[in-house]
Parts: sequence; C-alpha cells; structure tokens
Amino acid sequence: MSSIEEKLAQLSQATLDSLKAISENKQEDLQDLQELRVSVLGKKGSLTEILKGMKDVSAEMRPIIGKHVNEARDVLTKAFEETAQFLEEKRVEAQLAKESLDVTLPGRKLARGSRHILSQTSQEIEDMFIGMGYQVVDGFEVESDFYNFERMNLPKDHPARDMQDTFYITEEILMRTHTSPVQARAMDAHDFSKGPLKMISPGRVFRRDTDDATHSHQFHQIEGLVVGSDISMADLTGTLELVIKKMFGEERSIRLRPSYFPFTEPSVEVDVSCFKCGGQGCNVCKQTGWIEILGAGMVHPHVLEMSGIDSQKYSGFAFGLGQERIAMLRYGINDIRGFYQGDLRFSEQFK
Ligand code: FA5
Repeated sequence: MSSIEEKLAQLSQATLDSLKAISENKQEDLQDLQELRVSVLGKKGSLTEILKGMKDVSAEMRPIIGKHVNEARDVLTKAFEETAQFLEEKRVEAQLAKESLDVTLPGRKLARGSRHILSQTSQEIEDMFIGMGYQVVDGFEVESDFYNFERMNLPKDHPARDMQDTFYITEEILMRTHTSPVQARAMDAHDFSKGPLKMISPGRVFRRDTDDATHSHQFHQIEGLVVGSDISMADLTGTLELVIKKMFGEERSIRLRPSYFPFTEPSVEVDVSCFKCGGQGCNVCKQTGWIEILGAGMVHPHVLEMSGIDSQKYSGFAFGLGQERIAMLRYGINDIRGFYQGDLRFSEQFK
C-alpha cells in the first residue's frame, strides 16, 4: 500500500469514527459536523493535503490511486450527508417531545374585517342607481381649475368660488372641491346619438373648511347627472324621491327649496322629512321638521353648451350629495370625525 493510500485509509477511518461519535452524542446543533466537514473535505482540508502527495506517485500508479481517492471522497461525502440528516431528525424529535400539542384547546379567533361604513353607503347608493340604468364614472381628485370651476360656470372672478376655497397644487391645478367636474368630463365624452347620459360619480373632495362635528376639509360626495331629450324637473324629483325613500324609509317625503348653484338653473336644496320626529320638530331637525341632504337642479344651458351640447335639443338634471351626511343621518352618527379616525370601536358598529 502506498503512503497516500495509507493516509487515505487513516483519514477515512478517523472521519467515520468521528461521525459515529457525533451521531451517538446526538448533538442537536450541526456546528461540529460542519466544522469536521470543512476540515476533511474543504479546500484546505486533509483530503486536499493528501492529494498534494500525488506528484510523487509514478505515472502507472496515478490512475489507480486517483480512483481510490475519488472513492474515499464519495464515501465520506455520503457519510456526512447521512449524519446531517440523522441529526436533523433527532432535533425535530426532541423539539416535538418538548412541545405537547393539546388538540382540545380552542382555536385562535381571527378578527373579521368589514367595509368602512362610508364604502357601504356609497356601494348601496351605487347599486340603486345601477339598477336604474346609470353608469358609475370615476373622476380625478386632483383637478384643473378649468373643470372644477370654469366648466361649472364659475369663471375666475365669480364670488361663489369663495364658498369652495381649496388646496392648490399650482395656480391652475387644485384638489377638487366637489364631484361636479365629472359632469363636464362625462358630457364631453358621451355620444348623444346613442342615447341619454345617465351617470353617477362617487368620490373624495377637498375644501378649506374648518373641521367640526359636521364639517371636514376632506369628505365624500356622489354626483348624479342625466342629460337627454325632454328631461325635466319632474324626473329629478321622482328620481330623488325614490332613492331617498329607499335610503330612509317609505314613510319619508321630500321637499325642494329654491337655492343657487352657478351650474344649475333652477337650483334646489332637497330636504327629507325628519325621521326622528316625523315633521313635528326636534333637536335632530333643529325644530324645522326637515333635514337638508343634497343640492340639485336642472343643468345650466351654458354648462351644456360648453360641452358642445345643443341646449335647445337637450336638457338635464344634476345632484350632489354628501356621503357623510347621508350616513350620519341614517345611523345617528353625531360627529363626522368618527369616519376618519380609524377607531375600531366606531367601525365595528357597522359590520
Ligand atoms: C355642491 O358641492 C354641489 N356641487 C352639489 C350639486 C351638484 C348641486 C349638482 C347641484 C347639482 P354643496 O357645497 O352644498 O354643493 O355640497 C354638497 C353636500 O356636500 C352638502 O349637502 C353636504 O352634505 C356636503 N358637504 C359640504 N361641505 C362639507 C364639509 N365641509 N364636510 C362634510 N360634508 C360637506
């Protein structure tokens, strides 16, 4: 036996003995095994060291000894793998023995989420209008001054702009103050030869308002718009009455009061008969018997014309309601800030 083969046999035997010892100790961490592996099979390990002696082996013996070296490497590699697997199994067994599993323990309760009450309100209103053949249109929260104001009949010097001051990005780009600009965008895009335009558009709006129990600088509206031939105030009244009765109950009635919006003519505020007192007067309706819920009117002919619509041929109605206002009235919520604070004690009441 050459000296290389002797060294190889010694190394193999010593390594296998060490592996056996590691296995018998059933050491839980694999650190020792890893260290032994590097010291034997690693780049600077004992096996490499033995191989350095190959340069002194005669040419005819080299293939034979080379074959033995490869065989020894394979045997050792396999032995390391088996020992590692054995130790891992022992580790898992030991862990399982430590942890007892009580299958009779009650499971962990998963918290069930739900949609925010404003999303629920918006969804419910959307469903009602979809049922009446309306399409739901998205608008831009960051809007141009042009669409937010000018296309709504509020030129730069119009005094009614003061009631809707907002956050400006640039002089011409702003956070929209109402969902009404979607009216102009929808009219621009609609092909009236294919039939009337019937749309609603829910979304977030922004105003420079002081936050209090009923006002927020960010809130949600739903815009509604119908434009076609022979659309009249009776269509507006009938539509709103239907929706309001569905939202607040069959026994509710509505009242239209003259109002002013630059983009509708005539304009109205729509009130619903108080659901708490039924019209007698109470603290909810401030003793009037009525609660204001939205603004509406017939689309101003100039607003139609700005979209290239012949106001002699077509007419339309529009309305804009505050989603928070509707939800507050329906559920008796007395502070608008509850919608935005993310307090689960508030949100969980509306699952
Ligand atoms: C408008 O914004 C009109 N664009 C609505 C409209 C559309 C009229 C189409 C005619 C035709 P107004 O400023 O009144 O109108 O706002 C509508 C609703 O938004 C109000 O009735 C109220 O419910 C809600 N609202 C207004 N300001 C706030 C605020 N700061 N916080 C919470 N809700 C508000």
